[in-house]
Amino acid sequence: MSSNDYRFSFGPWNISEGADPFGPNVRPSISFADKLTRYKEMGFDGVQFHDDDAVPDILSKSHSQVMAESREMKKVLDDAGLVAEFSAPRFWEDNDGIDGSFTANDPAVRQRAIDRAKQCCDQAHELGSNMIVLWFAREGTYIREAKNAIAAYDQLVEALDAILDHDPTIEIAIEPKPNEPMDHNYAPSIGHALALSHRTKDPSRVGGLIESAHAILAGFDPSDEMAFALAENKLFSVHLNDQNGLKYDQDKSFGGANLRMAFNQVRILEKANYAATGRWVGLDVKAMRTQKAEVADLHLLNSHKIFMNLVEKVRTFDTEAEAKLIADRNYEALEMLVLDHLMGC
Ligand code: XUL
Ligand code: MN
Repeated sequence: MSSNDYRFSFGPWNISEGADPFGPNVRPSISFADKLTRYKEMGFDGVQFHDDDAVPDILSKSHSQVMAESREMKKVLDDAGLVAEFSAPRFWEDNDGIDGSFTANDPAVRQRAIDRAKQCCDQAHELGSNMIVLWFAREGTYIREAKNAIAAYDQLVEALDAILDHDPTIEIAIEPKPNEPMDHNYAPSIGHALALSHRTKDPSRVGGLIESAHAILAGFDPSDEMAFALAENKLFSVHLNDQNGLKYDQDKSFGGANLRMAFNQVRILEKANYAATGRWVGLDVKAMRTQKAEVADLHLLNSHKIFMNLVEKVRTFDTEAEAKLIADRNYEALEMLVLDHLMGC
């Protein structure tokens, strides 16, 4: 099996300086240009962008300036043999969206968020992509009384419709996450995301991006979340990583906490022939804070390697034995067949 079957991407934020909410950076910053050189070396062809990853200080720049700088970025990508997977408006770092963007109680904030998302579509095209990702970071509440949740769901649909109207081809991938930074988010699961999609004027262009850790935080199995989207032909991307239980969003290396859960994610992608769709296998992984600078990209290399090894495990699984055990409803034996296979026994 060659890695050519799957295309891999990650975001520049996945090579980080190691700051966490309790301590500052522990590694020197790496320039964007230096990060880009690492992509190909590590077997990645796709770059995930936030709008201000591609155009720093985006809020201080005019639309035409943002487009010009995005075109420049596309040239840099072309020279490096890389492709932009998507652009995502980074609302959550903007004070304007302190209480949500599309669901802010202030209508002027909601309008500015819609305008930024529209600009993000224009930017995605300049970067050579036809997709934006919406992680609804602050679209939710710390306390339920702060917003009218029924109105908030309508506001999310209004925003999606405005974006679809603005751009006749763009695809929107909603990235569900149940909490963090908010106590509760309005799109905690792929079920919520796709229900919102079905209320828009073009559901075929509003799909989902499943992040493994987010699904685990919601108490779900990431492979079933993926399956739900795949069954509707709406799995627009994935953010593979791992999560050790119900804690802060850990973004651990794929398979690092639960190898069997990772196996099942690869299994479902293989079952759907995801590689043939041309959609990306995106990673959203974070190096441990303890990692020294010179080995601070092992989390990316390891996640890529684990994914490829699990593809091999899925493709070499004894499906005849599996079928017999399923027919016999002997799931204890089926479980052991899986575990023996994963352990190489
Ligand atoms: C947040 C998260 C984001 C999105 C991109 O938890 O996963 O990095 O993936 O905006
Ligand atoms: Mn993510």
